[in-house]
Amino acid sequence: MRKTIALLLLAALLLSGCARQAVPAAEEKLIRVGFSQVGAESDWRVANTVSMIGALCEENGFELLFDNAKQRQENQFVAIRNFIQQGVDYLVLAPIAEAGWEDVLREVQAAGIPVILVDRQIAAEDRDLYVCWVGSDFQAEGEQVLRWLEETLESRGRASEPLRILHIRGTDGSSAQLGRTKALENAVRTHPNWSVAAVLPGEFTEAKSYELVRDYLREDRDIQVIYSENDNMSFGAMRALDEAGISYGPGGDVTILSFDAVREALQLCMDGKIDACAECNPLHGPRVAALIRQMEEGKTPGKLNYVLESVYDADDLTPAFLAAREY
Ligand code: GZL
Repeated sequence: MRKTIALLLLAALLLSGCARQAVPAAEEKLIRVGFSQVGAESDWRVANTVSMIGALCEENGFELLFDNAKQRQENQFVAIRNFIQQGVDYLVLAPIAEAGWEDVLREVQAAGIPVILVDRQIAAEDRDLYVCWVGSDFQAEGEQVLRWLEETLESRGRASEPLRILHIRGTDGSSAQLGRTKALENAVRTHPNWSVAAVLPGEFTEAKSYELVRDYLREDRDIQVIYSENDNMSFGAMRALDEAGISYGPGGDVTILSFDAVREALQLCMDGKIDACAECNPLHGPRVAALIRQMEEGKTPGKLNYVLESVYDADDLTPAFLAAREY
């Protein structure tokens, strides 16, 4: 349901217009941008697409060529080669995973097309394959929400209790998964009473997470924390917990830590279902448009451009706060 609403928003945006920025002179040539997007696997991803399409629109001086790779890297390779053939001025890439980009980005480089990475990063040795990147510090997101867990357990006198953590992992090899997982691995190493009960490859989708958690709970119900690397996987896990009759949230048996902090998750947090949400801001459209504008003016943007993010729990949330959120 949630993603349906977001997709309807996206359709409305495509039909209506864009998030207006500086209005370029009418005679100015449109800047042609090819954007290879990961997919539409989560509420976060749809909000990111809405933001990108809203900023890179004709009223703002752009002609956007958009491709949804449906979570398959080979589809991104095809889209990128098509963008080269279509003679785009810029390539914007949200890489599904960090590995495997050298060859296709060398073709882009040979065509003289500047590359901007958005959201996730690539693992290429050659940093000249892209001009700049804008996105989140995923390991810091994990460290923040685990610090919240540590402080909360301390405040409840539970700091030394054994803690079995069910880790629901995002798309393997993606920057978001690598960073958030590293934060958990480091935290478990420094807390002798914490352990990872199991790692479930949820691929950032609600459906996959629901299936995996449902099957897992049939074998083992002794978990105290779910560390879910995005909100949609948390929603799937909550459905499985409900079916298994296991309570969760601040007053429940299982503490749920979730990433993205989309509005639906913040509502569940305010309702006492999710314990803490680590924000991951998807609104990169205006940021990417500004980076392109800088390059159009002959300036070289900073290589890595991080966005600042928070962790929210019920104490931080009000209906007015949620209403003011863009996603
Ligand atoms: C994070 C992004 C992740 C989100 C998921 O920047 O790459 O991918 O956390 C999305 O919701 O699918």
